[in-house]
Order: sequence, then C-alpha cells, then structure tokens
Amino acid sequence: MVKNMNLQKICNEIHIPAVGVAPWPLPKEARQILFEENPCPFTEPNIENRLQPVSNFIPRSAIVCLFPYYVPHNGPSNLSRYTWSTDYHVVVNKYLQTLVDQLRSLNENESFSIHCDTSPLADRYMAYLAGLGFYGKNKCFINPTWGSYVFIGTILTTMHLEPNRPSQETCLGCNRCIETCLGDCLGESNFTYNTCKSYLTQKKGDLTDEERSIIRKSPLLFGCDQCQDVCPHNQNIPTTPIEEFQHLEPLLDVNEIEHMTNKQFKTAYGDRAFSWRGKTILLRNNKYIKY
Ligand code: B12
Repeated sequence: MVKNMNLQKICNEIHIPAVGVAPWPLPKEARQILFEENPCPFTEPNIENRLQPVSNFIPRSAIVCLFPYYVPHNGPSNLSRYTWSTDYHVVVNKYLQTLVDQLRSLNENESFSIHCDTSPLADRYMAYLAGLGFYGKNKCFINPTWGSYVFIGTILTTMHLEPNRPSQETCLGCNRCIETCLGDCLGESNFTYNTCKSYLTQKKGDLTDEERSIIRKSPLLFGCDQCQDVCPHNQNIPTTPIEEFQHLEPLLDVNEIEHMTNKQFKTAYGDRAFSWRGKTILLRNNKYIKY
C-alpha cells in the first residue's frame, strides 16, 4: 500500500514539484461548483460527464500534480507564457506516465488513467480538492508557492489514498485582474468567455470589430496573460524547476509561418501548445497585433 508520504517522496524523486490527493467520487457540491450558465464551447458541456470516472475502471482516488512554468523574461514576446516551451500536454503526460510506472511497480494490480486539459475532468477543481491552493478572481488556480503559472495533471486510480483537505487560504481579493481584463470578462462569480482575449485568439472563423479590438489591446497573438501578470500571487515566484519549461521561445516569427504549408507548420511547431488551431488562426490574429 502506497501511503501519501511515499507519494510525496516518489514525486520529489521524479521532479514533480507539487502533489495532492482529491477524493473520488467527487463531493456532492461539485454539480453546483461546475455549473455555468453560458459555458465556453471548449468546456465539457455535460456536468455529469465531469463527475464520471472517464476511465474503464472505478477509481477510488485522484492524484493531482502541479507543473509550474514561470520563467522570468523581459524581452519581446507575441505568445502567451503557457506556450513558450514544449507543449504542456506532452510534458505533463510524460511526467505523469513516469509516476504511473513507479506506482504500478509497487501495486501491480491497480489501475491508472492520466488526464490533463483535454479530458472532461475539471482540472482546477481537482487541484483545489487536493489541497494544492485556491482560486483567484481571475478564475485561475493559484498555488501559494508557484502562483497561477501552473499546469494541472490528474491520475485517477483504483488505489486507496487519504484525500487532502482543501486549503483555507483565499486570494487577496485586490481586484487587479478584474480591472485589467482586456475584455471585461471577469466578475465576482461569472466568467464571460466570449470577450476573453485568450478565447478569441483560439476561436475559429471571422472576428467581429469588437473581438478584433480586444485582440489589438495587447501584443500577444495567441493566449492572454493579462489577468495573471498583474496578480500579486504571481510576484516574486520561483523559476520553474521543470527543465522542459526552462527553454523559451517567446517570439513566433510570423513571416516564416506565412510561407509554410500546413504540413511544414505541423512539423516545425506541432510540439507547441499554440499549434492546435493551425497557422491560419495565428495569421488572422497577427493582423491585429501592433509590433
Ligand atoms: C475551456 C478552458 C478554457 C477556456 C475557458 C476558461 C474558463 N475560465 O472557463 C479559455 C479558452 C478562455 C481558457 C483560457 C485559459 N486557460 Co484554459 N482551460 C479550459 C479547460 C479545458 C476547461 C475549463 C472549464 O472547465 N471551465 C469551466 C469552469 C466551470 O471551470 P474552471 O475554469 O475550472 O473554473 C473554476 C473556478 O472558477 C471555480 N471557482 C471559483 N471560485 C471558487 C471558489 C470555490 C470555493 C470553489 C470550490 C471553486 C471556485 O469554479 C470553477 C469550477 O471549479 C481547462 C482544462 C480542464 N479540463 O479543466 C483549461 C485550464 C483551465 N486552462 C488553463 C490555462 C493555463 C488557461 C490560460 C491561463 C491560458 C492563457 N494564458 O491564455 C487562460 C486563462 C483564462 C482564465 N482567466 O480563466 C489551465 C489553468 C491552470 C490554472 N493554474 O488555473 C487549465 C486547468 C489546463 C491545465 N490542465 O493546466 N481556458
């Protein structure tokens, strides 16, 4: 039987900086917390699916890990921080697979499934339940050490682990994120996704004049860091210890991609988180960026 203390030790050894355990099944209040009146089209629309095992076994616990990605950088950038290095889906999955391999070698009859971003699981809520931090008014999940510049990955497992308790700490409530948001999409409770710059840079199709004007407000052609950059919880945070996130390419050469075929673009940038929508969307956004 792996105890939570051993889990911490294994994670230290394989360079996963923060780990906690969330209960499974999720608490009753999950339905209310995950309910949104007007959910973003990239969100799993069916709350029941978010509460299901999403694996071919019945889990008894959820192991939640954080992957910090902050690296100080003052040079030019036209990409959001979360896309400056290798695609986090690739990196998080690799680390979680190493953790699964270690756990499996100690518990060969147990089952495991890995989840990060693309699964119906509500990643931020899982991290909150695992005691790894708290929510900001910008809706981001904040860890007291690493700030909100953390990716979240979860392993559902048949292993019995003692769940951690959610943290009692809360965001400072300074409202800087609400005041600085380029699309005014943050409120006390709701989140108006359709004016969020991050959403607009990932949305397909033509943009309205209002949408273009929101993209114009900052130099990023993919994603948005506005509400996180001003957050006091993100000041003086340490550089990520994760090697894969230390190598930075914050400036995309748009002239170069303009002349690439889709296949060439995939070969050159397929391992970056900004590539999932393809080069056409990046070139569309770039028309509204002032250099
Ligand atoms: C759809 C999506 C988006 C959409 C919509 C975002 C949104 N706010 O809903 C768009 C495209 C806009 C987006 C943008 C970004 N995203 Co995104 N996105 C997702 C995705 C796939 C689903 C999010 C979702 O379910 N939203 C619906 C609502 C109901 O859930 P929620 O976002 O988790 O929000 C919770 C809090 O607001 C919470 N809450 C607020 N107060 C309180 C208080 C209490 C007590 C409790 C319990 C809960 C609570 O309630 C919600 C439910 O738990 C997740 C991956 C996943 N599978 O979860 C990544 C994810 C949320 N995204 C991520 C990232 C990195 C980003 C960006 C920072 C990228 C960027 N730089 O441009 C921005 C941040 C924008 C923002 N301010 O939220 C990370 C967030 C990491 C973190 N530290 O928070 C995630 C978790 C991916 C990952 N695995 O790392 N994203």
